[in-house]
Amino acid sequence: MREPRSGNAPTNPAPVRGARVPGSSTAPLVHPPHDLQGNRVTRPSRRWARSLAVTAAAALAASAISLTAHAADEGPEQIVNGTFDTGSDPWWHTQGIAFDTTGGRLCADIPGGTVNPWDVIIGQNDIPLVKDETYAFRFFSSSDPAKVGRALVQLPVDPYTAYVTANPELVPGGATYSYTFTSPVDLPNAQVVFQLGGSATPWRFCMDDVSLKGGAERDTYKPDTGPRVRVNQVAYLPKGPKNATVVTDATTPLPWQLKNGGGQVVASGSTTPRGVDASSGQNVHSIDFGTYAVAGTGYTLTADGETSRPFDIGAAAYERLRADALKFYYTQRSGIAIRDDLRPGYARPAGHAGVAPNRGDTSVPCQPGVCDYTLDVSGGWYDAGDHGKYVVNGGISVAQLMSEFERTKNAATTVPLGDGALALPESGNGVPDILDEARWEQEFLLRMQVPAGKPYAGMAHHKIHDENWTGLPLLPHLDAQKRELHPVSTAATLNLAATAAQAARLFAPYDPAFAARNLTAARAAWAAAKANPARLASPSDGTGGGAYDDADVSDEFYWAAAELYITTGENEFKNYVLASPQHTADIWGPRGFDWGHVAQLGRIDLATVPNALPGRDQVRASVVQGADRYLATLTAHPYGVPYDPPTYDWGSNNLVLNNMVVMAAAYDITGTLKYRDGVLQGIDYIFGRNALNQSYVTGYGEVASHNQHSRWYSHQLDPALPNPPAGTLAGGPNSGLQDPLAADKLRGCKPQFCYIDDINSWATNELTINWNSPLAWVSAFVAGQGDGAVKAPGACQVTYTTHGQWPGGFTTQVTVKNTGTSAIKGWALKWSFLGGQKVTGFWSTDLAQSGATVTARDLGWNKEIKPGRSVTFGFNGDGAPGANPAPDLFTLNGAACA
Ligand code: 9MR
Repeated sequence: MREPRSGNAPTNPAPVRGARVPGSSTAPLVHPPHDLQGNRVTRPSRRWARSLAVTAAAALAASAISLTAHAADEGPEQIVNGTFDTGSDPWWHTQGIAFDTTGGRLCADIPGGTVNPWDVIIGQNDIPLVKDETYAFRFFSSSDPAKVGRALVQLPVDPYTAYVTANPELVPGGATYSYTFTSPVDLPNAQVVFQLGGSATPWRFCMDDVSLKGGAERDTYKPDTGPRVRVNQVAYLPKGPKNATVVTDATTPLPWQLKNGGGQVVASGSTTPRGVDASSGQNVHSIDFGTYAVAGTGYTLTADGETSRPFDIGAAAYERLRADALKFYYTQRSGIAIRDDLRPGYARPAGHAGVAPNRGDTSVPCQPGVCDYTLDVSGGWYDAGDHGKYVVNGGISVAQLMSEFERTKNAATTVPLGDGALALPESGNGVPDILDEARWEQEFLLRMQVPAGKPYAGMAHHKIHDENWTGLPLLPHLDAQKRELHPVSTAATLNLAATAAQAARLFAPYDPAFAARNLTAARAAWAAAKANPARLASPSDGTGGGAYDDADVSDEFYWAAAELYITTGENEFKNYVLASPQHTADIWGPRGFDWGHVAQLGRIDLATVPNALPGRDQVRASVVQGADRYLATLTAHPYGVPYDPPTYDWGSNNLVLNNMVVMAAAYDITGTLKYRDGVLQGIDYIFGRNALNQSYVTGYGEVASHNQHSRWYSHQLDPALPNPPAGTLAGGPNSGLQDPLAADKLRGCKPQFCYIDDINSWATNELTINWNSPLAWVSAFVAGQGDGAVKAPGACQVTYTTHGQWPGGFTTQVTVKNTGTSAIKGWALKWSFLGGQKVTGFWSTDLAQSGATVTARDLGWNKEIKPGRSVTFGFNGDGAPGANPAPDLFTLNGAACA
């Protein structure tokens, strides 16, 4: 678990390629300026205090509180995040120092032995200056020991003309310094820089309350939100719920009309006023048109004189989406060439495959002093729009893919995707494609484990990425940065333990050797984590890649123990699960779960994957309680969102989707329709029933995100490159606005408006492997609902009793009871094994096994089961890896037994 959730240090700037450091052509940038190409700089819209313009030349008055300064002081603030309350972005620094914002100030240890002031710089870019306007430049600063600093507002490129140059005499206790100047130029992208180099000896610099006031109000960005009637622009299931939202000033019900593709009115009714929605600041009404169930395309909803964007009523879109959301992973792959025949328009050479100019990932050293070996950590998926590979984030992603597959074995409403469904290089190998894709990442996670004989053997390195942040665009094979392994962490090690334990059971029917390798790795990781329970990733290790720091790993321990228990059934893991505070804690918070909050993964699997845990009924009930929470949130929300915190988090769309995963699990557990309908309503938000009136999934919906932050889907920056493939989820509204573009354009936004579909907004508009994983999971769930009609449960009850179990073998008796009122004439009973069990002999049935799926059929003489009567058959099996629980799901002649 990782606290706090919002406002954590942002880590992912998008630097300009070939940017020069002011005053020096050599000093490399660590948090350098972001790409100007994609940053549409607009002229200031309103001039402020025009009458204050005094001189055309830059005038400077140190500590002057003149009339002019006083007036400038009341002007608009041009500095973004001068208070450092939520981290350091968008401030950047040159290499060799690190930011420390603990305590709400920005501090840095400045090394000695540099020559020029510009050898060490802290700065901020893209500050608009208006010619002849007077500005008040002010900051608090301290130094230890005392030093003379240099602060400038200047041109960001050669000749770096300074409009104000201050030389404050800094002291250990700190002081506030004030200056005024009048800008001689109109400039959209001035820099504020603190030049701190030139000292023979090291010293510490701190600053706070950096302010540049005056000039024009910054341009206000107004998103084009289209018609005020907001719908799911993709599709509603014909027999599912159908809801929409209308933005209106009206406070009494309004009439609405539903029109089909031919423009005919097919349904009508009145809206329900819902008042002001806090997440958008809008007064809204909702529309419920759920009783209309005719499939078709091009429907629209009209209310209050506005007509919605078009939408379908049908299931086809979700059939496509569940494949597209998974196909996303192939083009995120590292270490393999992407084939054009499999992904037309997306071919590219293999990235980081040990071929120049790449400098990895086949033999990657550690950061200096961290280890004395190199590892082959090739393969895996790139995390997001960057080229980093992070074990904690890879962990939840691969777990959700494996769980999507595992759900097809245990839940009643699924339509499995088979071998070939995802057009992968491995298609046709007899293994479901979703497992092939998951394996690509799992193999990488295994490579991140410290080899035997080395310090921390069995633990996993937290991450591997570039030494420094790179710019956009940059195809993976062109990345020339040095790659480095970062220290091991307990969180990464437990992610490896959890996913390897899950892989051990799921791959057993397909590749027993790979399954066994995973189980060995999982056990070694578990033991290593127990021996090193608090090796935490550093929050300041965010140069060149994300920090993914996490101060509380009790949830990672719980998740790993749960997966190890489900797979092995062993007491050590059972006892750990039962004793963990995470087992009974209320983990269903309003913000949902994610890479840093993973107890939910363990709890949901214990509830939905067969196992013999004592008290499993309470575990199942607790998931249902979580679902009740999210359902209540959704029901109260005028936009129908199962997520409603006062501020939206980084990657909010994935939290919304993970809250839907909880509701879906509750449906799988209980069969109670309201939970399923909660999921079906939740997706409406993702696909356009939202304040911005847009879908967050590329290629789905009339207006959809397509400029997600990515170094290789950089179409917005280079028209020769593609946009992200269809089925790519954008992170979504993020109140933190950690990137400069969002900070500039969206400041003051209500939560739902804190989003912009621009490649430079890495805080609101990135794509990641752990955000597409709940999208894939949820879209598979939705596709499993077909047209939304609810299938009656089968009139059957199965008793499955394993009478004897010995190392490597077991014998089981199955009784099928007809609980209905008419006779069953001929039966086929299906269930799945998890863990590689294989039937070796059977009696009173004709039994066939394919992979994990077993089908037992009648033998003719026992084909009839009269109402209230039963048939019994039995079988012997072997190959159980340990746990061999009774399956949760039996289907008789295609219908799940109650
Ligand atoms: O998704 C991560 C989010 O939860 C964190 O708050 C944020 C800041 O640490 O980092 C996000 O992850 C980014 C990672 O650090 C680097 N790759 C891109 C990820 C998505 O933006």
